[in-house]
Amino acid sequence: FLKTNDDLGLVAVGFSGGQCKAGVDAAPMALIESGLVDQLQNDLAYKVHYDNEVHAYTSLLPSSDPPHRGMKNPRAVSAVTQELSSQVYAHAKEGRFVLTLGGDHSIAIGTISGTAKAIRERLGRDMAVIWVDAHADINTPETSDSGNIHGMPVAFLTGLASESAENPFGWLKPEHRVSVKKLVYIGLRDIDRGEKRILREHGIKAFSMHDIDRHGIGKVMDMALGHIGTDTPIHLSFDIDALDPSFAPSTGTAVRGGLTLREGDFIAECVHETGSLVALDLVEVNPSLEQNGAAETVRAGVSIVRCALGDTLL
Ligand code: EXY
Ligand code: MN
Ligand code: MN
Ligand code: MN
Repeated sequence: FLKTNDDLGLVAVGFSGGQCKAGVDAAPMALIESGLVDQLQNDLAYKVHYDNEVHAYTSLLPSSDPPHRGMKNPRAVSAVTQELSSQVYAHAKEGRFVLTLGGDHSIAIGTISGTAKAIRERLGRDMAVIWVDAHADINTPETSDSGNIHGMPVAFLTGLASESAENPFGWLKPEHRVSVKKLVYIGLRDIDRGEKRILREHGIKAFSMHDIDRHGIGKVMDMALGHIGTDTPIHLSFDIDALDPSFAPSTGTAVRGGLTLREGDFIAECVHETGSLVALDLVEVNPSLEQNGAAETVRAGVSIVRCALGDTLL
């Protein structure tokens, strides 16, 4: 019911302002140079709509951007994600699958708000979000110790954090938001104290690495997709740091004890199989952090994208 065509909108986002390490803005080019677009077109037969640009949104970046409620680069992140939201919305409104290559995870404020709005208008449905990550990224400005907005996107997208002035983040309106009830985490292992309280208080569905060890990834995916229910459009936001650093070392906030490459691919395959996937983000690949490991991390990212888009083994 969701898939109207094999059209895919690709948005390349060269933005790193949600955290403090340079280099994550180079990921889209690294992924594309390794042949991703070509594979989507030729191996997986998508009709790719891509403007051939890695967006850096330089004209939107303010000359002065002092902290606000402890957030670093608040106006830059707000302006960039607002513009990205319209780009993603425009693709999703046409019934295209939307693939966004980040960039740090703050860009999900733009991608998820854009698809949530388009799916409401096009299908009259609320969308679910599967967030695959070592981290919950659900800090409010007040619970965050770092002030890095890539640790806060879920708080803004669910309305747990909000602002009234347009910039920063007042542009996020109810039609952009997703319910905490339709949010599922997979791969968690580094959660801040304030985040744990938020997850508990709102009864948010979360499968940690402990749950994956206990039940296996197959059972965890059954439970995760069971929580969402059938016929619900799904936006998959995949942070490469969900994978163990032995498979994906080139990322800004690596945490040991993560998913194997196959577990990551399996998650993407299972979400694809639902037939309900409407959008995918791949974020936090930082090609500059490892001298030898970057190629491996890029390859892991390409593999996740291919699996989510229907690449089958047989
Ligand atoms: N929870 C920590 C913070 O808020 O700063 C670390 C967040 C890392 C976020 C990465 C993107 O997933
Ligand atoms: Mn993240
Ligand atoms: Mn993360
Ligand atoms: Mn932490």
